[in-house]
Amino acid sequence: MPLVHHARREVTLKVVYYGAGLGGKTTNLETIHERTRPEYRGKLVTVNTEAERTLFLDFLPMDLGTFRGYSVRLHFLSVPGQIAQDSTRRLVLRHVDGVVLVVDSQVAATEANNFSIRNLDYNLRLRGVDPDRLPLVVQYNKRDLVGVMDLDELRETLGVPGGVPEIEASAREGWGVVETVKAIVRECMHQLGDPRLRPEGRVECLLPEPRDRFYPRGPVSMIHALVPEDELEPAQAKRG
Ligand SMILES: Nc1nc2c(ncn2[C@@H]2O[C@H](COP(=O)(O)OP(=O)(O)OP(=O)(O)O)[C@@H](O)[C@H]2O)c(=O)[nH]1
Ligand SMILES: [Mg+2]
Repeated sequence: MPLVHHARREVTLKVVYYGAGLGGKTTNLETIHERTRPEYRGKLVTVNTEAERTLFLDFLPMDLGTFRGYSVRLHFLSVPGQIAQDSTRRLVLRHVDGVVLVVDSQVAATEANNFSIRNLDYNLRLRGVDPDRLPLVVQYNKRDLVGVMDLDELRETLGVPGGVPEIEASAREGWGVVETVKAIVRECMHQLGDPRLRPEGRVECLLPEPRDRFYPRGPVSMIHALVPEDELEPAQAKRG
């Protein structure tokens, strides 16, 4: 939920980069940091393992300029994509205002992409947020690689609902990254509206009506590693 501070004339938005492990979330934040003038950006904090996998999160604060007399601050965070880091992902989603779903466009990443879509849905619900009303942008990353999935096929495999802004990108080469930022900020600001008319503190910034749901096709075996056992029991009992 965006934080509105009237005395300081300030709005803070929290945008979380979510998606499969090694999909390019950290690279997105590094590219944003590189391409922003120093006076607009804060320090990029990353907490990695030795193998450069995000262990906890990446954090990048930025100033966007002013909107209706209010300065807009952005907090970008990325979650660790590794399956085992689920409690950290839930923590990072606290008070989220918008999500960039970073999709790895390679065929071999299909199962990991599917997993991360379902995992995002599940973790937002645990946080009490309706995933179908949260501002969202889908970024198809790694489009610089040869042999990546055709865009229509990728969209259909992941069941991306209509109306969600989609951006093609190569976070490594640096294109599509700033466009993604603009798209998610537009989605969030559209729901926030005029900050002067909003109450002080955390305000709701959800779509008034839910969009269609994601409908990823394909294997989901990994989800069973995360769903608590008691939630799986009824299905198992039915089968038995
Ligand atoms: N070819 C190509 N490689 C990319 C792109 N984006 C990221 N990579 C590479 O993919 C690897 C993983 O990138 P990260 O940004 O660390 O991925 P991540 O999503 O943060 O991974 P976790 O922190 O483990 O969840 C690195 O070697 C990147 O250089 C891209 O657009 N194209
Ligand atoms: Mg990372």
